[in-house]
Amino acid sequence: MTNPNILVLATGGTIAGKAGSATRHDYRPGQIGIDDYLDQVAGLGLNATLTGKQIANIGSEDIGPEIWAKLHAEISAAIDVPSIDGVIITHGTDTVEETAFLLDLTLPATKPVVLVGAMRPADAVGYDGLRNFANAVRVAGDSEASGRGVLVVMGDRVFAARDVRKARTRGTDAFRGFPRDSIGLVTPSALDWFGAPWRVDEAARFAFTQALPDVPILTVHAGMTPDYVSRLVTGETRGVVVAGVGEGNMPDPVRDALVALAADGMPIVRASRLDEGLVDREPEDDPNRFVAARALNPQKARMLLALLIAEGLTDPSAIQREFDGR
Ligand code: DAS
Repeated sequence: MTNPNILVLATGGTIAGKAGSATRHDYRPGQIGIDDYLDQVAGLGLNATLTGKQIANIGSEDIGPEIWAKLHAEISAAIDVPSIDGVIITHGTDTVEETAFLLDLTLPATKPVVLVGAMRPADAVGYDGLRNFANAVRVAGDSEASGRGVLVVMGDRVFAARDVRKARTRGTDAFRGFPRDSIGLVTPSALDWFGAPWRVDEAARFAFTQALPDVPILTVHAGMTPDYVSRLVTGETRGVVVAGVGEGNMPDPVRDALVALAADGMPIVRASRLDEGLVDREPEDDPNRFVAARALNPQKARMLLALLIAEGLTDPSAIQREFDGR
């Protein structure tokens, strides 16, 4: 596309962070406003017209339903404006996979929506944010980016929201995808897609809601006792995602406590605390009324389960079909 019009929604994170020195490790995220950021970007001479809007300027550990609602409203409006070709969201890397997956599930796949961050603050030697941003502009301005759902651009790679996760605490190569790794390679001057778009002209799959039901994650460890379940589950809890050991396993007494909740109608999803891999159904899932998270990690399984419960779904077989299909 020649000179695409791209809306940039800024939320903060390390990409807008400052350390006050080129070599300090500690820094503050969300220090640079979007107007100043776009002034810096102007020096790169990118082939795009960028319009910035500040949504927040915070670390992504503080991003939640209120900011998701603002982002969803802004992007939905932008999708309806014919002159806007794509949207970029600058975001902290810690929770970018959750924001990306929530937006992926609740937005139509008709225009490119790209999240981007940085692993080093803006005044650090070797700042990766400007390159990641230039790459994001290339992706958001590419007509072939639509129909692939919400995308995350980090470290010269393009990931689909469903697959992407932050896999390392440090380093500019911190992101991985599962079951697909990156779905494209990008530099400021080139973009290569691996395969064709798969959601061409697709409508939003779920209604967005800011009032997501309470779905906590129970991270299992060796020696866990069932009282961890009763301490986690409150009167507000509508579902539980288990970050189990191995392929979604847990000690028998913990399983018994969760089976009792499932028997009372609370959806229980088994995911894994491991970095990647499938969690498939096992024979006991039927009598236990459990759901297997398949390829989704606990934080993404939590997002999908919350949306399903918000739509009134609590039957384990119906929930399993949704996990199988996402
Ligand atoms: N400060 C963290 C965050 O906002 C890390 C980052 O952006 O890379 O998520």
